[in-house]
Amino acid sequence: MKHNHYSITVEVEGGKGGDGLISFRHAPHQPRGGPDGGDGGKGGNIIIRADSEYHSLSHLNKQNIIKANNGFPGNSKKKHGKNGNNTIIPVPAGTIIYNEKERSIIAELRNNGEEKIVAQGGIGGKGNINFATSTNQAPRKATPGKDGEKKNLRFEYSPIIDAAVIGTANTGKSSLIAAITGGKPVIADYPFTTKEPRLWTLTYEYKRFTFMDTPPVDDETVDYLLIVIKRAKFLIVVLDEGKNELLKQFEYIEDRVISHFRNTLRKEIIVAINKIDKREGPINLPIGYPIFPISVKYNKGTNLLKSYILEQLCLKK
Ligand SMILES: Nc1nc2c(ncn2[C@@H]2O[C@H](COP(=O)(O)OP(=O)(O)OP(=O)(O)O)[C@@H](O)[C@H]2O)c(=O)[nH]1
Ligand SMILES: [Mg+2]
Repeated sequence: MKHNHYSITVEVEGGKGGDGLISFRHAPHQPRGGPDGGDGGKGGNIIIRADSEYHSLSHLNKQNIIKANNGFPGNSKKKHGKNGNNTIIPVPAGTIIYNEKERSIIAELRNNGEEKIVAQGGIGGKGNINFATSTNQAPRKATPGKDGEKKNLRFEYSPIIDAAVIGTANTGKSSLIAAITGGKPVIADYPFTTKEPRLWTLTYEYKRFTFMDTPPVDDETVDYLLIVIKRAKFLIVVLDEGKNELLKQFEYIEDRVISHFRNTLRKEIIVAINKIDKREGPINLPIGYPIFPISVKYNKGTNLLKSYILEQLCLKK
């Protein structure tokens, strides 16, 4: 099975409430004491929390069902049972949580530290102290704890970002990310140096901008890339002038990626033709998008591209 680490379905269940207790006071001088069975504790909740340690949902792949702890039964001497512990599911900020059955959005966690209860634990049952009446001083009645909420959730990592840098392998996407943001992604001369999408930020004119570096677009990655870049305002397509047929390179990205966003989730497209140091002569790429011939390696054209994208982004903030 091909795992998708960016869109995952998981069943979650709040803990069951503890049962109420039937019990009677036993004191040496009171052999037939009244009822003293306490209520059950509440079941634990399932809580989703945005956590900066996480960049994908791969940690949820192994679990089909996540359950919170049950509440404890009531105790004698009218004592409440302990509540079940909550279960916290960490996700990267930018995760949207859908109720799979109702096809609705339950929550979206945008910032690290944000939390949302997605399944409540069941309430505890009532102990027999609750059922004493004037006519029934020794009730042999208690109620069971309620089941926790059960939901089928889909988690989708789709952060709101300013721009995603996309392209086929080795075109210089990470190099461009480093040049624009000052970040230090791994850069090397082999395909799939970047294995997972990563966010890099930059502050410009007191505003914070988020750029996503991505693994190369290919048959394996394209489905999840469409999810993770879904909410990018700009796509910066990086082509490699060192390779042949720029138009073919572009058409591949257009067909696999850009065409999916044409109607609903429109994006601004910028095309960077990188590695112009590798080849002389004019560039021929008849497409209707802004084109920037650059060489990240020799710092040619990169500043112009950076100012252009930042100005465009400032207009949209
Ligand atoms: N000649 C030349 N080489 C470059 C240029 N920009 C990047 N490179 C080199 O191209 C190789 C790939 O660069 P990366 O930035 O890792 O490319 P990538 O597109 O992120 O690669 P993947 O993550 O594997 O898809 C590295 O060896 C870079 O040093 C450039 O302008 N000119
Ligand atoms: Mg890379």
